[in-house]
Amino acid sequence: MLQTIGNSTNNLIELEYQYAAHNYHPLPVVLSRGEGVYVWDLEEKRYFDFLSAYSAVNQGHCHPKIVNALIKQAQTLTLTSRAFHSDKLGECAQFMCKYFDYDKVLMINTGAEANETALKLARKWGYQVKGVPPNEAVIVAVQRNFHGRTLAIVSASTDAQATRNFGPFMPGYQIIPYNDIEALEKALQNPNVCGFWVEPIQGEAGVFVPEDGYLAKAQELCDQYNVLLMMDEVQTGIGRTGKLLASHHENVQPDILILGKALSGGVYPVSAVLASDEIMLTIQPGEHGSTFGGNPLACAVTLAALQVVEEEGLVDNAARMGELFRQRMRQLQSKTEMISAVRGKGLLNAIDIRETADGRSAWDVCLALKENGLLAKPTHGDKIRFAPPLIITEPQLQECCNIIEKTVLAF
Ligand code: IF1
Repeated sequence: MLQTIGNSTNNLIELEYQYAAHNYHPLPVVLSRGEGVYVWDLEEKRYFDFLSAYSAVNQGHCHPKIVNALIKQAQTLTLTSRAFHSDKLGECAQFMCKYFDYDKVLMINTGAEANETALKLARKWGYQVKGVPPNEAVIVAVQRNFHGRTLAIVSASTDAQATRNFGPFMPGYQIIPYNDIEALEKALQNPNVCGFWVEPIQGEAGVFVPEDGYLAKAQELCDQYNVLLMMDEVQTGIGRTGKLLASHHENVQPDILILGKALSGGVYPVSAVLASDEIMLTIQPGEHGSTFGGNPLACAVTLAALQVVEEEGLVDNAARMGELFRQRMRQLQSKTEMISAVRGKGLLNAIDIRETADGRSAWDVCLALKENGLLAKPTHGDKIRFAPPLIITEPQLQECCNIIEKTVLAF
């Protein structure tokens, strides 16, 4: 029911439609409060959040430790720009380098900017270290990639929705199939290749998990052909897949690590690129930057957000709850024609929905889930991604599986 006293839900949806760009098609729900695994709409109806803002609120909505760090720093010093030092960047950079085991970190704001930074680092390293001839650097990317929405990034996209009428595109990419080691080995033989740019699990494409060993083999081939492995863990990082990084499922240490989203617990836009000195120091003063990159507020929030991951054992919880979730979804799959596949790792999962005879789709399932108190959103039409905050307890997870089961079986 969208009618409310004073009709504020409809008014706000109308207002957004009238004055905000139409670059999204949201589910018809207006949220006004979030806490932990829950969000509430204007009618004070409570929902389980099974999208987690696309995996940015792994620590749960409005985590007190992170919010308090934000408030405290916001009342002290928010932004100096990097024209001057602040008392927060050094501490935060040290923590991140130790935590993820890299020499240096470049902090920036969004996942897209972190990927752009990685592209620039790989090219710089290609020319200055590998010796690729000027303007000949090639970066290998994979089909169905998603790394953000900037023109340099969508220049590598194979998704018509991401590229239609946005040309001309940036050259310097070679696109190969995902999860195809032969294609990768062939591509890396080109001496001008400086980087292999990939997600350890393809999130937006619909949670595609590559075969075991793919990431480790990719790392081996990159080492063999002197190519940088650039791992985009913006969505799969920070515990989401049941390891601190999805790369850790195969003991892979990417040459360039790209983080975002839950790095700040969804409280403030923070992203980062981590690499060795050999790679990171190819960029010298004046060659890259961003007004807000590494600001004191971002650093304070990041320190708190990462401490929460550690202190609350979110990585192991994601692994255990994820196993439980896929078990329940596979049981459900055996009871209905509607689910054609269950995929995922940790608490990054997805199901494929077969359209019903009367044309009802994943979107309709998500509308019904909303009515039953659980928020999720389809991706690429027939896939529903399920990604609750990593703080979810077993009773809460079982309750959510009951909601999903009840909803799907009612179709
Ligand atoms: C949208 C989903 C999409 C990402 C990976 C970089 C970025 C993202 C692996 C860019 C961002 C967000 C963006 C948002 C929807 C969501 C998303 F996969 F998470 F569901 F689009 F694919 N690398 N993903 O997933 O980070 O610049 O947004 O901070 O653009 O529709 P950002």
